[in-house]
Amino acid sequence: MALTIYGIAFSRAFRSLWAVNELGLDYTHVPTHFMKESKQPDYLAVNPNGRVPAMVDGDLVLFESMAINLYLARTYGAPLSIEDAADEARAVQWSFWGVTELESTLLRAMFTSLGLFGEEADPEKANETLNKGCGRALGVLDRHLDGRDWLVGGSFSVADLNVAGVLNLARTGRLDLSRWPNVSGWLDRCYDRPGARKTLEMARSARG
Ligand SMILES: N[C@@H](CCC(=O)N[C@@H](CS)C(=O)NCC(=O)O)C(=O)O
Repeated sequence: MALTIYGIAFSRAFRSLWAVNELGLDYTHVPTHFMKESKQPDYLAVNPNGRVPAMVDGDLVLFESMAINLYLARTYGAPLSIEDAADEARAVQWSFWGVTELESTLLRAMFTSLGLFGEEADPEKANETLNKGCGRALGVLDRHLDGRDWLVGGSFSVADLNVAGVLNLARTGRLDLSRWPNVSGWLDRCYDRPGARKTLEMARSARG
């Protein structure tokens, strides 16, 4: 099968759609919703976890947004790929770091900020959750970005896309990142890219 990305754009599928848009690839997008559609037998045959995103490229079927993006970078090259093996390992490090150190707190804070899933919208409480749950990690990222434009090597890569993709939850939730100015500046640089803008537009129009 030709390269196919499953998952509606306003979900973690955003990350893999951003990757294929950044790479300028021809791909099929199947906008599977993460509620009922992802639990249908035809989708479960692709991703038995019933979650999005998933990717099919020829004989390869993958789930997990970070893994999909690392594969796309290695397979399809610039601007996401990383030549140096040590830097590629650093991209894997930052990708794991994003999903283990940031993601669950960011999700909770986004729900609180926007009043989703039965919560009352409370931006102040959301930012408290952010500071408490992610303060240490965001401090680490902020110090890493001091004097650097990009996470790994000298240019934008899959490392930036994966971590900035996780931090899209903070942007969507309008969380206050001003305590971490290097992180804020770097996120702006990442989201200013045409690939990111195109994917944000896909997410906007899918929300309706
Ligand atoms: N670790 C997975 C998480 C995927 C995930 O949980 N996606 C959500 C949508 S944002 C989903 O499909 N939820 C449906 C469910 O949990 O049943 C990844 O990064 O790809």
